[in-house]
Amino acid sequence: MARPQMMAPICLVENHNDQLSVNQTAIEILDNISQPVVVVAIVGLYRTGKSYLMNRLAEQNHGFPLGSTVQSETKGIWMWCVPHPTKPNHTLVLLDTEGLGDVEKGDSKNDSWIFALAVLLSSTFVYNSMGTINHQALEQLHYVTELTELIRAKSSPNPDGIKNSTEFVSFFPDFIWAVRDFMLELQIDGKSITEDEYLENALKLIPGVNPRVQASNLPRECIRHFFPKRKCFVFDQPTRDKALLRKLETISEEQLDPMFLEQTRAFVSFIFTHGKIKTLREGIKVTGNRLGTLVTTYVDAINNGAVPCLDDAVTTLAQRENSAAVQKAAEHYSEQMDQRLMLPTDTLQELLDVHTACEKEAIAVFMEHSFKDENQQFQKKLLELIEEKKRMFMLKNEEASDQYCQEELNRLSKAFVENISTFSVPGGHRLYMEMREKIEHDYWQVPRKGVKASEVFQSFLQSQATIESSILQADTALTAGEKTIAEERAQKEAAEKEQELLRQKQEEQRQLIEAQERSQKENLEQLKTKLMQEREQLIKDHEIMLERQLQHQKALLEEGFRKQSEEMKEEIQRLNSIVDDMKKNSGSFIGRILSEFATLIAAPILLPVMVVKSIVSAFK
Ligand SMILES: Nc1nc2c(ncn2[C@@H]2O[C@H](COP(=O)(O)OP(=O)(O)OP(=O)(O)O)[C@@H](O)[C@H]2O)c(=O)[nH]1
Ligand SMILES: [Mg+2]
Repeated sequence: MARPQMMAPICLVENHNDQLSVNQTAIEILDNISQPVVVVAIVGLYRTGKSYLMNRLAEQNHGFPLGSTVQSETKGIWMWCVPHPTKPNHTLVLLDTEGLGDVEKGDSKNDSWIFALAVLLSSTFVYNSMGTINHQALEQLHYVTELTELIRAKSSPNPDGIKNSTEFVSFFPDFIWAVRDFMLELQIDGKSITEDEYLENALKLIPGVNPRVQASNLPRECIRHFFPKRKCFVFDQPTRDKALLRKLETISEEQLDPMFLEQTRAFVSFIFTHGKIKTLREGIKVTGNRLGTLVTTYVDAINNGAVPCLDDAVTTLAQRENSAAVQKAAEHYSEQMDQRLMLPTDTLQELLDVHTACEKEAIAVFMEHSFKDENQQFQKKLLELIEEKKRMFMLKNEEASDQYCQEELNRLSKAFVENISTFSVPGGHRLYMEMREKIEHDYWQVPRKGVKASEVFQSFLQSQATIESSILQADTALTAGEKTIAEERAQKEAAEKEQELLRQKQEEQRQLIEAQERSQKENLEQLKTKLMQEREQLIKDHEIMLERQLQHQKALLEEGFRKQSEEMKEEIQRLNSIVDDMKKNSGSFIGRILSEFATLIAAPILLPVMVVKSIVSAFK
C-alpha cells in the first residue's frame, strides 16, 4: 500500500503511568507507507488549542479529540497520516502531543521526553502558546534548553571535538511559533512589523545580569542556535463567544472570526507549501517505514535509560534496509537471469555476458536502496550471493546442455547402434567409420548444443572404442599392417579429441576468471560513485553547520553580545578545519576504503581463482 488512508488519528507513543511505549498498530501503519513523509509536530502547554490546529492541517473538523474542560485531553503522541494535499506521492504525518506542564501530572520528566521526541521526529516543529511571546512564554519553553541533555547526534563523544549541539542543525526541524489568542498590535515604536519580526525581536538576547532575564535568555539562545529556520504565526481568538469556543469543532466556518480564519488558512498553506520532507543527516530521506523504526529506536533508548541518538537510529535503519537491499538486488539478479537466459546457452561466454549485465543491474539496485554500509559488509554479502547464484545457473546450464546433447546424439545414432552387428563383415570397418563420421558430422550441425557438446560426444566415442577395435580385428578385408595403422590413427584421434576438450575447459576457466575480474571491477566502480556521493553530502552537511554558526555569531555581534560571539570562535575554527580536511582528504579516504574492499572481495574468490590458475598452467 503506497497511499495511506487513515480515517482517524491513532496513538503512536503511549504515556501510561509515567512509562512511554510504542503502539505497534501505529508502527504497522507506518511500515506500510513507503512514501517520503513531511512530519508536522505540535507541542505546547496543555489546553491551548493544539489538537484543534492539527485538525485544520488534516483539513477536517474532527480527528484529534479536543476537550472542552480544563482537564488535558491528549496523552502521549498521536499520529494521523494523510495524503499530502499538495505534494503527490508524499504523506503528511501530523503528530499531536500531550500538553506540557499539566499540574495534574505527577512526573514532568515525560514532558521533556515528549518535547524531545517531537523535535526528533518532525520536519516542522510547531510550538504553540497563548497570548504573547513574553518572559513567561519563554520560561515555559525551558524544554528547549534541556535538548543538549536529551538528544545526542553521535553515539560517542565527537572525535573531531564538534559540540553535540552544533550538529543539531543538520537534522533538527524547522521551527514555527504559533501564538494563539494574540491580542496585541504587531507594532514596534509605532512601526508595523511582520509576525516573523515579532518573533525575532522576542528572541533578541536581553542584556543584564538579572536572573529572570538570564533565565529567559537561555531558551532564546537555544532556539536561535538549534533552529536557524524560524517562522511565526499569530492567531486571533477564533470567536468572542465563550460557549462556541468550547465546542469549536462543531461550529461552521461562518461562525469563526474572519481574521482567525484567514490566519489559520495562511498557516495551513505555509505548511503545505514549505513543510519539508523529514531528512536525517547526509540527505537520508525519511519514509513512513523509516519513521516507524525511528520512533521505536528512540523510545527504546529512553526506556533503557539512554539518550536517543541520531547515529544509533541511522545505524539501525541502515542495518534493516541494507539487508533488505541485498535481498532485493539478489532477486533482481535471479529474475533477470531467468528472463534473459535460454538454457542451454551456446557457450559459457554467452552465459557469463548475461551474468555480467544482470550483476551490474543488481549492484545498482543495491546501491539505490542501501546507505551507510559500514565496511561494505552488505555489498560483500550480495557479491557472495550472486556468485552462488551464478554457479547454480552454470550448473543448470550444464545439465540442460548434457540432456539436450544426449537426446540429439541418441536420435542420430539410434540406427547405427541398433545395427552394429551389420558391420561384422569384410570391409565392415570402413563402413563403420563412414557411418560414425556421418553421425559426428550431423551432430555438429545441430545448433545450440551448449557447453557439454564435446564432452557428450567424447563419452560416446569412448563407449565405442572396444566395439570399433573388435570390428577392426574381425574385418578380413584388411591386412595386419592396415589394421595396425588404423588402430594407431584411432588412438591418435582420441588423444587429439581429449586434448581439444582440455583446451575448451582451459578456455572456459579463463572466461570465468575474466568474469570474476569484471565483477570485482564493477563492484568497486559502483562503490566509488556511492562513496563520492556520500562524502559530498557529508561535506555539505558540515558546510551548512558552519554557515549557521557564522550567521549566529554575526547576529550576536550585531546585538552587542561580543563575549558570546567570541566564545563561538573556537567551534567555528574547528568546523572550518574539519571541512577543509574533508575536502583535502576525500580522495585518499575513498581510495583507502576501495582498496580495503578490493582485498576483502578478492580473498574468498581468490582461492578458486588460484586453483583455477594451477589447473590452467597444468594444461600448458
Ligand atoms: N481560546 C481559544 N480556545 C481554543 C482555540 N482553539 C481551540 N480552543 C478550544 O480550547 C479547548 C482545548 O482545545 P484543544 O485543541 O483540545 O487543546 P489542546 O492544546 O490540544 O489540549 P491538550 O491536548 O489537553 O493539551 C477546546 O475547547 C477548543 O474548542 C483558540 O485558538 N483559542
Ligand atoms: Mg490536544
